[in-house]
Amino acid sequence: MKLLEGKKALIFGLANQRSIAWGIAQAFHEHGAELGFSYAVPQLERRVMPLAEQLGVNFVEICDVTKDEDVTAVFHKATDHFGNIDILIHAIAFAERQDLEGRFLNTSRSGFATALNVSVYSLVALSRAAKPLMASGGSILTLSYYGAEKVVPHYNVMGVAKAALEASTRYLAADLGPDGIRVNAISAGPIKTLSAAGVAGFRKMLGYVEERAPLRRNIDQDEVGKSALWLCSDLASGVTGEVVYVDAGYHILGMPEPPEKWE
Ligand code: 1JT
Repeated sequence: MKLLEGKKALIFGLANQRSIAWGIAQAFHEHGAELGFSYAVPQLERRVMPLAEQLGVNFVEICDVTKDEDVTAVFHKATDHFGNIDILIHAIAFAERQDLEGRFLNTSRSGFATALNVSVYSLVALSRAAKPLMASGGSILTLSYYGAEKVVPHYNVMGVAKAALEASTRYLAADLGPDGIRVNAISAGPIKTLSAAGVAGFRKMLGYVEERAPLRRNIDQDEVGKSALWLCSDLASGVTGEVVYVDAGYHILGMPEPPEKWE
C-alpha cells in the first residue's frame, strides 16, 4: 500500500545524496508523494539538481532561511506550483565549526545566535509560512539529536539549539493542533552526512554507538526516511508534539557500557 498517494511534501535541507533529507525524499517518493526541494546555498545547486531529476521533482528552490524575504518567496512559488501542501520537512541545522569543538563555555554571542537562528527559528518561520498551504491539515517534521537531552562531547551549542528545537516542536504542535497540523521530531542517531563530515572525532563516535547501542549498529538515512514516512502519513494521525528516536536504541541506556566488557 502506498502511504502518501496524492500527498505533496516540501523538503528543506537537501544538500547531497548523503543528506537525511534525501533518505526522506526517497521514502516519500516510493510511497507516491509529489515532492518539492529547497537547499541553502548556490554551491549546492549542482548536487541537488541531479537528485531532483532522479525523482522527477520539478520544484527546486534556493532558500536562505535566515532571510524572511527568501522564506516568503519560496512559499509564494510553492503556492503557485502546488496550490496546497500536506507535509513540511525541516532538515536544517548550522553552527560555526569553532563552536563544535573546545569548551561550550567559550561559545560566542554571535555563534550562539547563528546556531539558534538557522537551526531553530527557521522551523518557526517555515511553519508559519506553510500554514496557509495546509488549510486541510498537514504534518511538519524536524530532525534532532540526543545532544539536546544529554551532554555529548563537542556537540556544545548544537545541543542547546536542538533542545530549543524539541521545545519548539511541542509549542508548535500545541499551537497548530487545532488547525489539524501535526508537528513532530525525529531524533536520529549519528549518521555520516556533509554536516557531520569534518566534525572532529565523528568516526570514533560512530564506532562508540555501534559497540553499545541495543541493536549493535548505527542507523542510516533510509531508516530515518521510513520513520518519517510513518510520522507524516495517516498511520501517525494521532501523534503530535513527539520526539521519536531512530537511534538503534542508544538513548535508552543508563550506563552505556557494552555488556561483554562487564564479564
Ligand atoms: C550540525 C552539524 C548539526 C553536525 C550535526 C548536527 N546534528 C548532528 N550532527 C552530527 C554530530 C555532530 C557533532 C557531534 C555529534 C553528532 C555540523 C554543522 C552544523 C550543524 O558531537 C558529538 C559535533
